[in-house]
Amino acid sequence: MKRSWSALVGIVAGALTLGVAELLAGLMTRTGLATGTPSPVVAVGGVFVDHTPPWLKNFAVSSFGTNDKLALFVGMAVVLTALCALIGVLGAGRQTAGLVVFVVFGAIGALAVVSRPRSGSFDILPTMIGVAAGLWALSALWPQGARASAGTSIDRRRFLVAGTGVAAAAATAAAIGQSLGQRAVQALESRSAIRLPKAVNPVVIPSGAQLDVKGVTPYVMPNELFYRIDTALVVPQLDTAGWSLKVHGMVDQEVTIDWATLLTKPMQDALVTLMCVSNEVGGDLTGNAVWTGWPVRELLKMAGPQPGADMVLSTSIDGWTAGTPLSVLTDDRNALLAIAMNGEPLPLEHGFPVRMVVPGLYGYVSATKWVTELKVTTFADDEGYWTPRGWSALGPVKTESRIDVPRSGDRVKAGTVAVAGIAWAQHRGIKAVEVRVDDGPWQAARLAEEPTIDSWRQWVLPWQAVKGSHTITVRATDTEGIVQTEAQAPPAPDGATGWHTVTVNVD
Ligand SMILES: Nc1nc2c(c(=O)[nH]1)N[C@H]1C(S)=C(S)[C@@H](COP(=O)(O)O)O[C@H]1N2
Ligand SMILES: [Mo]
Repeated sequence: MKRSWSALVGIVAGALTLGVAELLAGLMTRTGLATGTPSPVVAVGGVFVDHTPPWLKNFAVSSFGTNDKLALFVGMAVVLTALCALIGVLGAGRQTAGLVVFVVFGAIGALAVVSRPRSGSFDILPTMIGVAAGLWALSALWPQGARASAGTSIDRRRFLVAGTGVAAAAATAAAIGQSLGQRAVQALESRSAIRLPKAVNPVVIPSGAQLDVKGVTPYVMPNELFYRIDTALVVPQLDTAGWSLKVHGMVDQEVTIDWATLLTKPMQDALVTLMCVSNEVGGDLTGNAVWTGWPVRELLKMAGPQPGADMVLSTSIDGWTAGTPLSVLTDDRNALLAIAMNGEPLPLEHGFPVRMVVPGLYGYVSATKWVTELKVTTFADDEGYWTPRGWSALGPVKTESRIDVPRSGDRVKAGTVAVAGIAWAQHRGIKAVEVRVDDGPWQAARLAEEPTIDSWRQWVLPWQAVKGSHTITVRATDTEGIVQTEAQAPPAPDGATGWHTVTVNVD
């Protein structure tokens, strides 16, 4: 049989397998029969994410940014299609070999499902039934494909129609499964039912925090524009009724708190700038928001951390972890179990219903979304998700700054041009920002108000721009006197450094 016909047989069988598996996975998620990740596609993707070597992860983030998940699924689709085509070609000559290879790939999918956090005994059913359907399709279609390649145009047409029909039905099944598996409806319903308690210290943002300069970052980042970074291929869809948080490990007594109890606690407002350690110099993986929540230290106090403990390992519903120094979670800073972001319940992508927000630390060691567990432990005994993947166990935010306007490559008119941007040194505070044009002297920028040392701070320098091409450089100094270093370092292992520069043309 011609190669292309055989390849088509493999692709149709693969599509049927995934269609059946996704449909069943969706059904099982919807009915609560599945506890982990019943979709083999999502499970394999999850295993892949967890084992991505640092260079590939950095490449993915720098080339696809926050679309890295979509890129992964597209990549998986390409690889799977190619594999199925190969199996189709192999099996056309040697059926048994083709079937065996198909089963092996099915088994890999099943293993991935079993290995995901919280997987239960039913979770592999969709994969197994899908593979069975695929095997049936292979053995039914190979003879048909052979007939099509040897036969008349009528045979070919019949085969094409049958194949396309199966593939279309499979795609529809997968789509239905996807939408069934979305428990977003329940999660969103429980989210809109929330009546947020008022904070005991409502934040009032002074008007002087936001500079009146076009193009500068909004002082408070609207939720829709707030950057999103996490390893979750499917956003965890918890509802408030199903959420609870357990404190255990080196504590005098284990404590579990549910949503209703959490809501009775005195809530704090805190302006905190979140920062991703993967942020490049000049990058935008950062955002500032008003978070509302209950201080983590209060919950820890109820559990009573034991002497010797120096770390809290927080875990999310999907098994991601962060290791945060116990001292940072028990001192007087507002490290929160946050339930609201800019006056709204947390958006699902930002950790609904409860996440951690810790001033002064990069997100990867502190900002656990969908948090369900706090283990009081030690750095010697435990490590967070990113530590064995080449990132530092400790992640204090570095003193940095960024030029927002003008942008690199902009053309501006000669005369007064506002050079403006943001600077940050969370929980230390920004003392000064200086700007340099070409090789000129450092000039002090005007600082906007900084209502808290836990947020970023805007700055502006009116520049007398003269004709030609110019390079503008910025550097910040924090209140401890640390001057932002010129030494360039990549994000790994503990945050990028270097001065941000832009080059502009003045007409
Ligand atoms: N559950 C979970 N929480 C997580 C992560 C994750 O992968 N899973 N990523 C962390 C990282 S690296 C960052 S920078 C922040 C980003 O928070 P945001 O998406 O709300 O901006 O979330 C943190 N919390
Ligand atoms: Mo991050």
